[in-house]
Amino acid sequence: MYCFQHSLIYLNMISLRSFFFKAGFVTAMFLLLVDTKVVSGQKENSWKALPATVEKLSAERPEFNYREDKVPVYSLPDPLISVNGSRVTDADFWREVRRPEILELMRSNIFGRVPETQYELSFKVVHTDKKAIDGSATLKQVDVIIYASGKSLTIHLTIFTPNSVNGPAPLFLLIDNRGPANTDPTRKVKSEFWPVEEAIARGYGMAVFNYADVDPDNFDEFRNGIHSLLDITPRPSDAWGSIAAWAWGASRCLDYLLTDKNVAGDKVAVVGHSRGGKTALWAGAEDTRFAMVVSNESGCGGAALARRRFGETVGRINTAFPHWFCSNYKQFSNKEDSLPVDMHMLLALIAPRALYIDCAEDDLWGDPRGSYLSLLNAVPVFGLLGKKSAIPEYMPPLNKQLVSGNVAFHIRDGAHNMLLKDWNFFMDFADIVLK
Ligand code: GTR
Repeated sequence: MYCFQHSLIYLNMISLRSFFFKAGFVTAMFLLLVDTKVVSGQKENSWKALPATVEKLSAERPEFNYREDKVPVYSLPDPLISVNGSRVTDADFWREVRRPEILELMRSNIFGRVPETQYELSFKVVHTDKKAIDGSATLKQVDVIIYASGKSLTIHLTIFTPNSVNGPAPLFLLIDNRGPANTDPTRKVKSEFWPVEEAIARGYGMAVFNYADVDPDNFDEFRNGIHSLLDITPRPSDAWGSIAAWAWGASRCLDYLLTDKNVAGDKVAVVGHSRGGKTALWAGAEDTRFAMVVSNESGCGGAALARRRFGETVGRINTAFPHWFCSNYKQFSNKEDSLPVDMHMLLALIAPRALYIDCAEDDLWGDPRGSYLSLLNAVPVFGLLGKKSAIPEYMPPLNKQLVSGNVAFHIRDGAHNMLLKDWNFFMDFADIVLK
């Protein structure tokens, strides 16, 4: 109940603040007083975009907004008020009514729906090395094979588990949206994007698949990848896009991981960067077997609130990447306020499981503040489900991790990327919530 009230107060403040930014100095001063009162001591150290970065990006792409004072007035749908107007005041109502409602709204308007086509699944361990990484890890390479429509599709899953752990280990499953060089199992060249060696040393398993195994990342009218096996009827306007397909692929990898005795199946975190970060969120929303979701710099269509129209917008993402979302999402290009959901509700679908959102300072395209506000507006749902989080209204300082209950956040210095610094924070959080 407390959290619900907190949520309402905060939602009002978002609308008010945006309004006051536009309304001039006197009202802005009033707002400053309100801000100071609400979160004493947080504001000074709180992260703010560097003016030079704002100027540079604004000059490069003047058609997009990078200025906080130009964020339009908006108000967010409340995750704890159901479609018929009833307030969600207990966990059962959330689980039985409101969560399914939000999931359906997200499917039909944003990510699309997985077809009901039957398929078969098999796993083939194609390579094992019990003395990988100088004897510290066991490497397995597994073909996850899907059969349907007389065809087959193989997801190549690479798994390292720590030999130092007696019994099953918690594990990070990365949805790799970069080249295989980052995840080379021979590890001749180390990559911070997938720091297996460091994770193994800390007692974590690391698994990875390349998203293009599931669906190539280009617009081809959905003739290739998993779509060519499962889309057997004409695609409706809420048919799954590539992000939903990649998320589905993560779940098929989890199907295998649940059979592997070296992996703690109830402690698998799904991780993704950028478009992979959007995918990790949707995988966690659709598949509650994931114990934790890590969404790194996921931006528009991921953690960032669409209604802020800061950096990348719904219109731009639909134009540049027409295959990522369902075709219904196109209706909301430049009409973000008419979306029946916003991305805080996607984060709420992860509750009460563990959720990590992070951003990078230079990546204003991905709207760090909008991602933080999204988390802030999702935490009432975590509270309702017994994982109370008390995250402040203002963002934490640069490079400082914020952990509260089952949610965590940081903003790292530097560019759009996923680095060891980020992974170390993810593992610090996992030490608390998974181990
Ligand atoms: C950008 C896109 C972002 C983000 C990024 C990435 O071009 O605008 O939404 O997904 O690509 O995945 O690297």
